[in-house]
Order: sequence, then C-alpha cells, then structure tokens
Amino acid sequence: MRGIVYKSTGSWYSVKDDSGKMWNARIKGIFKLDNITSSNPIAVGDVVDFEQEELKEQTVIITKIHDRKNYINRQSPRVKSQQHIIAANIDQSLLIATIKEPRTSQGFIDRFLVTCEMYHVPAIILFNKTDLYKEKDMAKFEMMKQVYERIGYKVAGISLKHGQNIDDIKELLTQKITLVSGHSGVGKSTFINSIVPDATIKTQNISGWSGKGQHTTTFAEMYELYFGGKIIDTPGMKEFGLTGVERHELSGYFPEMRERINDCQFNNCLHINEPGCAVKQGVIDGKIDEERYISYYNILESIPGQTW
Ligand SMILES: Nc1nc2c(ncn2[C@@H]2O[C@H](COP(=O)(O)OP(=O)(O)O)[C@@H](O)[C@H]2O)c(=O)[nH]1
Ligand SMILES: [Mg+2]
Ligand SMILES: [Zn+2]
Repeated sequence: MRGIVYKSTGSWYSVKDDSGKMWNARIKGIFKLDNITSSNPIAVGDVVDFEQEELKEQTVIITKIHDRKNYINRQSPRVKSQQHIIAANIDQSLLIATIKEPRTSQGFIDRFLVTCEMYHVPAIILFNKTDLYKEKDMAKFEMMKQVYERIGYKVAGISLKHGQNIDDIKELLTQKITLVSGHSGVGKSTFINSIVPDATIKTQNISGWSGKGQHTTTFAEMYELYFGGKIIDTPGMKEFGLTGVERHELSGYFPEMRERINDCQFNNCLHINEPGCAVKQGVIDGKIDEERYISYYNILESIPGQTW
C-alpha cells in the first residue's frame, strides 16, 4: 500500500493511504537516505509504501520511502551535527508575518527567504492583522510589499480577524502542499483553523502573549484543506537553520543580487569592500533595498568561514 505521512512523533507516523484511511505506522530497521545524516528518517509529506504488520493489528510497517522532490531541514536541536527534516515534497512556503503585535523583523523575513531559495521552494509572505495597522504601520506594510514584490515574491496583507483577502490566499493554496511558518503569535493557528475543516488547533490568548514562544512541540503536521490542497503546520518552530550555506554562495540566494554578481570585478566577490562590486553599486543606485543588503551582511557574518 502507498500513503503520505501526515504526522510524525518521533517513532510513530500517521500515514494516509490513497483511499483516505489513516494508519499508525512505524519503521523497522534503519533507513539510509540520500547522503544526509538526519535525526528523523521520515518526515511529514513523505510518500511511503507500507504493509500491515500482522493481520490482527491496526499498525503498519513502512517499507519504502519514495524519492523526495525536496525537503526542508534544520539543525537537530539535540545533536548539532545532525539535520532534522521538517517536511518533504512541498510546493511552496508561506510566511505569516506582522507589522505589529508582534513585529516581524526584516532580518527574520530575509533569513526565511534565503532558506526558500536554497531549497528552490517558492515563497509567499502574508502580513496578518491589518485590522490593527495605523497609518504608519500601513506605510511600513506598503513599503515591505514593494520591496519583496519587486524581487519576485508574492506578498499580501490579510486580517484573519476580519477575513480580509482570505479568498485570494485560498486560491494560492489550492491543490498545493504549503508549509506555514512564522513567529509565535502572528496567527498561524488561527489561519489553519480557518481553512482546515474540523481543525481545532489552540490559538493563543492575546493577553497571555509574552513575546516569547510558548509552544514546545516541534512536530510538524499536515492538514487537508477543504477547498483542495494541503498545509503543513510547524508549531514551535522558530526558524529553519541556514545550514550548509557557504559564504560565497549566499548572494546567490538573494534574487536581486544574483542577477548582478556576474558584473562584479572579482568572481569571488563577497560584496563587502571589494572594488568594482556590482551589488554595492546596486545598493548605491537604489536598485537593491538597503535593508536587504544589511540582512545579507548579517547572515554573511553569521556563517563561519575563512578570514583574511
Ligand atoms: N487583531 C487581530 N488579531 C489576530 C488576527 N489573527 C490572529 N489574531 C490573534 O493573535 C493571537 C495569536 O494567534 P495564533 O493563531 O495563536 O498565533 P500563532 O502563535 O502564530 O499560532 C490570537 O489571540 C489571535 O486571536 C488578526 O487578523 N487580527
Ligand atoms: Mg499556534
Ligand atoms: Zn560584488
């Protein structure tokens, strides 16, 4: 039998077969995957073959993992040298951000986008809670929308509270597998509850919001959308690690830099203080957003590398 993994709790998996029946599955033995060492061999979104363990039992054994189209991982929280696969076979990645309550920093958005670029996954940014935006928040939102749309990302303002723009978003999600992420408190659970039938994911009480993440669970879970498509929730997951990025590769994950790096005088240009740098010229000319360049610089600084 064949199915898709909807949930993983470490040693047990929920697998839905082609007829829609959900099975409790586990693995036997060790799976060797690609060339990565991961702390979890099977992730949400994986397509697997399985067989019934024993006829009388309701549990099944996963016998094969189909090749992944892609996967998103992060550094394992427990073993630093290992990767933890968050989800596999996703079509797009959606970030829920907010201008206020809480404010999502541009640095956080840019790290998210770099991760999407690394995995070749299209990204959508939604700014939620537009009902709370005052004039200056609205101006900030419009500015961000312009910055990110100009470099090829889909951006929209929504209010889950008032249902503003939700129909457009549903259209973007239809028939796709979408990974949802964002800071705690931005409205992820509210969002999923509004598009998944029978979802009863707990939302946070705004008065209890402390500015810190409150969830500790880190198990991703997939849900079926009532209008077709699937969504993967990543509760408690703050950020996907930018693991495996080389300093020289980083600018290739900024689309507006990527299109200029061939014009830099040096082919190993890091776009910091090299002469004849087309990226820095782009910033001076206003073609590259300064905040984006600052994000680039900050991420570059965070990548351990040769110093000269
Ligand atoms: N004003 C306003 N509050 C919202 C909106 N969407 C969600 N919230 C509130 O924000 C808080 C956090 O939402 P939640 O879905 O738990 O966020 P999560 O931590 O990302 O899952 C809850 O109190 C929600 O009711 C919105 O569009 N406008
Ligand atoms: Mg939540
Ligand atoms: Zn350069």
